[in-house]
Amino acid sequence: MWGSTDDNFAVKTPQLRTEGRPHRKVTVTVLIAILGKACFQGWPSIGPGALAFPSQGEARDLPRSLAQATGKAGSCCPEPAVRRVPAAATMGLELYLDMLSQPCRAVSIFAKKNGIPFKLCTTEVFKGQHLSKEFFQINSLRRVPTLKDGDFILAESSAILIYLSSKYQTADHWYPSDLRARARVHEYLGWHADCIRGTFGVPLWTQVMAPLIGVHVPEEKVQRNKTFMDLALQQLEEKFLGDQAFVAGQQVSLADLMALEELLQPVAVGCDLFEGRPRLAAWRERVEAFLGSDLLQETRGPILNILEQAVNKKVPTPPPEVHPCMLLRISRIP
Ligand SMILES: N[C@@H](CCC(=O)N[C@@H](CS)C(=O)NCC(=O)O)C(=O)O
Repeated sequence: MWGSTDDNFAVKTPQLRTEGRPHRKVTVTVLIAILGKACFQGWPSIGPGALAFPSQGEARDLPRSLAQATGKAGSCCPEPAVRRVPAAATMGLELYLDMLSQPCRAVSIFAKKNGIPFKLCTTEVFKGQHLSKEFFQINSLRRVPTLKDGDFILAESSAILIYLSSKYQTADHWYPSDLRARARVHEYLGWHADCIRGTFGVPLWTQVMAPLIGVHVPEEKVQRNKTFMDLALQQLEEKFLGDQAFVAGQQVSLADLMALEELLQPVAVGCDLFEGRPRLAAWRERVEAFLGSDLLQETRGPILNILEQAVNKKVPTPPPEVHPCMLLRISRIP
């Protein structure tokens, strides 16, 4: 259920004959070390012909470019040709995600857009999978998204996005190296955590999730939340977007990804925030054009179908152990 990490990362080993040839033995040992390192860093597939020292810049870009070339996510290191590498050393990046969740979609889109190889460990909150003992061992906060990179575990979508952009050295615009440009991204992310996150998920809760456990959110709260959304949208347009192309500057950044997936949540339940807001609608178009429709469709499938599923009574009823978390979330709607 957790997309269990299997031993497939360990690879088959052709026999290498080096007896009686010490210089060869040294050469082979060096080659093995290089391959082991490359594998550990996430090169998806390395054949004998690839054995050349990469320059520093090339080495940095290899995990990304090879993953882009093979189009693979979810497999860390399938078939290096030379030696058996201990499974633990080749454990790749794992992302625990639920695609109904806005921050999870932002993380998934970012990783895929940048060709970062990862293993998807689907963790469905409304099935209570985040409450299991197995997941508690991974993230005692019991929340998604969660990243596991070897023995390093990280929660919080913005921290995960920054970690990924730094580790895989993605294009600078995502998380700019320029101090002020980077500070703009953080400025947005801080405001987002206070004013966007928590507010824009409410329509989904009131229309779909709360009714699943027999709770009705009073209309007064629904209207109040709508006022909060309107105010936040106005600030997003005027303070952040202003006359820029993107929310933290002239180039697309992590801030846009976080903002857009959050704003999509009400849209999925028929509350089109972009209607009557041409500046915001044009921004959405720019970001979506940059990300590409295939990637977005693939990631947003579950959320965009949620209303239809709810109407057809196809959304699974959450098990009782999830109800307390759901009630807590509903009680936080001001
Ligand atoms: N600030 C966190 C929010 C994470 C979060 O709220 N995740 C939700 C899904 S959208 C979750 O795991 N909820 C389970 C729970 O709280 O019981 C982030 O940006 O990663």
